[in-house]
Amino acid sequence: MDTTAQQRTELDLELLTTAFLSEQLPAPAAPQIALAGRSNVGKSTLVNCLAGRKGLAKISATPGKTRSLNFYQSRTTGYCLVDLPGYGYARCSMEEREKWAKLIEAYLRKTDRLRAVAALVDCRLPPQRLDLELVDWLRDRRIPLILVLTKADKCKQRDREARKKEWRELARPAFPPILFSGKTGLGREALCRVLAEAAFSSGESPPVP
Ligand SMILES: Nc1nc2c(ncn2[C@@H]2O[C@H](COP(=O)(O)OP(=O)(O)O)[C@@H](O)[C@H]2O)c(=O)[nH]1
Ligand SMILES: [Mg+2]
Repeated sequence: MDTTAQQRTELDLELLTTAFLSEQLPAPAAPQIALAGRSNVGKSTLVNCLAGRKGLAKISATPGKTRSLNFYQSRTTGYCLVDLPGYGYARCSMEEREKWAKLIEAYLRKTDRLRAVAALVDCRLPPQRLDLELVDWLRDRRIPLILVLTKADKCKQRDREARKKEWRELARPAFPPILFSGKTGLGREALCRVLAEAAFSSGESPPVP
């Protein structure tokens, strides 16, 4: 079995830093993959699932709670996952939304090591306007897209395959869409493989084990 850093699925994530303001953004030291998606789509659950630890990222039943960028460094694979604030939470003010947008744009301006954005979309829903806007926005900036269809455990096999096909045709992502469940672990290994492939796709070497 291949046991290079890219193949590892135990990410051993640790929270490196949290930024609420652009001044708090860290200088990028490792290749980064950002996680984006609407509030409540399952980003924190995905981080915890990849980390194999329940309490690393806070899971909230109330959407719109995360208003910071959280940087998680993987000690085993050498890349960093950046949890972006959830977008499209209806009950927040324009002013707050603008603050989020500014922080995300500041991050994108500052980082030169962003390798891909994993866009999380709810497997149960047809493609939503805000998700499609994100996909277009990434395409305009030539940022490789990884599509993750979350909460797949709540979908029938037939429906989730249909949704996967729909997204593949709609977004033409750089990698095949991944059906994922933080509850059952479905898609975890496939996602780890794709994350490593994306993180080290530009010739950057993974750390020596
Ligand atoms: N059944 C199921 N529930 C999930 C899954 N992922 C997240 N959830 C639930 O969805 C809600 C929001 O999850 P969270 O990870 O906090 O979403 P975030 O706002 O995107 O970080 C919580 O109640 C989670 O328990 C999943 O894969 N399966
Ligand atoms: Mg969250």
